[in-house]
Amino acid sequence: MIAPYPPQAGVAFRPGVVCEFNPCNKSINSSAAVCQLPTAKLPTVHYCLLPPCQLPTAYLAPMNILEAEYVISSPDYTKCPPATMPEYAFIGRSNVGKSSLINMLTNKAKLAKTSASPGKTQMINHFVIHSAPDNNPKDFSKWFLVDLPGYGYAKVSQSMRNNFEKMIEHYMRKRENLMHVFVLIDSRHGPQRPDLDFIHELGKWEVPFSLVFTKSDKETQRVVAKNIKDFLDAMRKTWQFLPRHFITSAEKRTGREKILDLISDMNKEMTV
Ligand SMILES: Nc1nc2c(ncn2[C@@H]2O[C@H](COP(=O)(O)OP(=O)(O)OP(=O)(O)O)[C@@H](O)[C@H]2O)c(=O)[nH]1
Ligand SMILES: [Mg+2]
Repeated sequence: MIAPYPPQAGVAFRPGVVCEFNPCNKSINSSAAVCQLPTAKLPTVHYCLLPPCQLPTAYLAPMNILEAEYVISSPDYTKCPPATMPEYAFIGRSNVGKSSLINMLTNKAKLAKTSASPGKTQMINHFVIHSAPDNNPKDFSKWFLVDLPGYGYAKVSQSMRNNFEKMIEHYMRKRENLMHVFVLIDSRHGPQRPDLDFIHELGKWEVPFSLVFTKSDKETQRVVAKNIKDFLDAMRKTWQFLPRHFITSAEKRTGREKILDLISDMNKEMTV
């Protein structure tokens, strides 16, 4: 399987995916090999790193969301819609801002239900998105965006928590069109065990992911930067390479373009 062009620095693909496209004929330096698994278990994931200035401009056009519609809420992965399009899931602790981020990305304030009280999202919620590069509306793609329930929510019964956890694990491991998972972390806090544990599980399951540090408007830049550094330092204890990370605010609408760029690049994997 060939990874998409252009490859993205800091993005790992499923194990075994190798980027063979190197338009600048630069040798692919072994330090560019990236994996997201704990050091004990290294997969064969490689890609070449190219600075953005060397990418053709067509690839740099921002993604435009043409349509975003709710499809279905499913109690488990077997009830999800047919796996006919690339899929991107958003997960994180309860109340971290998953639904708000999805609304910000899609430019639809009420697409995913948000709430000030944790535990609002309880199913696997599918949305279908039509998007196209800003400079070429005819080159559109269709993909699924998925809002998941939060993990580690203390105020539900243990059996309900176990059910959520099983539902999430099965979805992550078995959903065949799942391209990438965005793990949301609250940027107001230092590293939290449930987030590190969940990320460790993702590594074991060999699911590619990025980190999204949310609610960055709620703290000063200095605090946010320190919390992110501490989180990445905590990951370094067990991970050889760190995943890509984004900093967002649904309130101030920051971080949107970079996340959509990544999705756009991964969508191309399905068309090359
Ligand atoms: N200031 C600020 N508030 C945010 C931001 N993102 C989310 N919120 C608020 O945080 C609360 C939770 O947001 P949701 O998007 O519902 O969080 P969630 O992760 O989907 O929550 P569950 O579905 O319950 O797990 C809401 O009151 C949002 O308005 C942000 O970037 N900045
Ligand atoms: Mg939610």
